[in-house]
Amino acid sequence: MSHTRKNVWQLGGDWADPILWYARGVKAMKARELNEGTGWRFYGAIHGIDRDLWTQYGYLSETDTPPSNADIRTFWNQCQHGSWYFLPWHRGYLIAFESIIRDAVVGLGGPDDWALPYWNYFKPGQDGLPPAFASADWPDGTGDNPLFVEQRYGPNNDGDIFVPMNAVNQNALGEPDFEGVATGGSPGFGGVSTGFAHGGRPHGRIEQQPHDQIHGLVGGELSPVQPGLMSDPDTAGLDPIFWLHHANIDRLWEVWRQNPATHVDPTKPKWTDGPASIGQRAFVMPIPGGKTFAYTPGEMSDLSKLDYTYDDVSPPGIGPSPLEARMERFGVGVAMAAEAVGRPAMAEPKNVELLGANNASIRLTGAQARTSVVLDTTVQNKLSANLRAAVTEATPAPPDRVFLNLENVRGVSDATIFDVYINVPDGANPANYPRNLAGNVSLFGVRKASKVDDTHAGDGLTFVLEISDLIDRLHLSGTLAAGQLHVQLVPRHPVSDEAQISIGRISVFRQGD
Ligand SMILES: [Cu+2]
Repeated sequence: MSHTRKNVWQLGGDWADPILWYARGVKAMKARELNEGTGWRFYGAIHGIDRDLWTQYGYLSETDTPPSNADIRTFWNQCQHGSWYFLPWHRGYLIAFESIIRDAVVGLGGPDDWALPYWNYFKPGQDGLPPAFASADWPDGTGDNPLFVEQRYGPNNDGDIFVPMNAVNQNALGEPDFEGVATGGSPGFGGVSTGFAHGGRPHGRIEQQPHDQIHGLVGGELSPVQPGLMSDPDTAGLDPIFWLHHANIDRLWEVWRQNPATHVDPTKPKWTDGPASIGQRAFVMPIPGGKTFAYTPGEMSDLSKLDYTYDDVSPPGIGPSPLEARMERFGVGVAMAAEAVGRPAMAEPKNVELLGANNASIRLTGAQARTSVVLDTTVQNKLSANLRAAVTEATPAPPDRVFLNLENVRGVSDATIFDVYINVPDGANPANYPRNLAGNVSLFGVRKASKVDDTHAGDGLTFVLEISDLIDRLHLSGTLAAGQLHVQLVPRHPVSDEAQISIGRISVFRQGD
């Protein structure tokens, strides 16, 4: 039987049947013990568990019997972030979770074609938290709605949960390659090559935006040490909305694949066969009937080989591919740009070169932080020559792409979200300079990545923002020649000292031939 995952806002009511059955399934999972593989808390811990936060929020107590050490080693703390395994690992996680809910639904006399709904916050009018998740009550008015959690604070940390459209975008869908380059350049649609990565870096483009943003915007925080469940990877799996968010990210993977000419999943054995093939941990989930489900990324790639589909995988209107748009900006005719972009020989150039970096780590506190990046003259001249060639050559080559890197971002407040601007005039309000916006950054995972323990070196997170459009405009207006970029970080809410946010280095790379 094939199951269709549908848009949660279009099921025909706040408590349409699929939502009501989801709530009953969640309730059944929540009733299970900590050491039961198909229990709610066990599933949250598969993503990640922080014992202090869990205890603080009432998800863990001294009377709980923990799973065996073998079960903990096999299943817990498995989520893949900052890795090309991000998408396939979460796909298998969703499939296994969905099978547990469906099993509970069927056990309660519900439909055996039940499927997990998804939350497409980008659709007009659907940026709010689906109402069934926002109410403490079941539809009949009795309390104890299992879809409701207290620790969900939203973008303004006031309990109003919605996704501000100026903090998210779907630009990742235009990214040509699944696999990114390891350092400095594009992190790819799906991430960079890693082994088993329970918190790697940098995050792939679809992971960084919108995935990470949604986590921080929905979760929010009461204080830097009281994050919303969704804001921290070690608590995120405990919030029932997590699964609808990830179903949407999973759907966007399939949307990206709708352009089959260039948008294909990796075929390298290290990706298709997964970390178990190189002697590391396997991707494995408990499923109903005391069984386990082990899978490889290769098995997750093709939806037609899995037993579910989405009701909508049509690409949102994002205009021409970014490269085409850029070539047109340089005066290359529409037809010629389309031809150049479609040329098979035009594989994504992978040479990455440092253009410049700031000279010291910076702290982000209060309302903003500023720094300057001085560009290396030789590399900058190379970039300028490349951009000029995009206009003058008989057969225009694709212009270099340029990326701003925020390296070794450390801190304790995962819900911190900030916007990054370039060359906004001194004293001006950055909000009035939307064309100078390099991108949005969410620190999902920063607390964990800043800690030194057996799996982390404590070197924090790294973010990569494409600034090709901005650089194009600076080049065309002659201001790139100034040889300096002024970078400004503007948090959505003033950052307290307690959040301890620092950025090790801010650098700029060109990626080209
Ligand atoms: Cu996530």
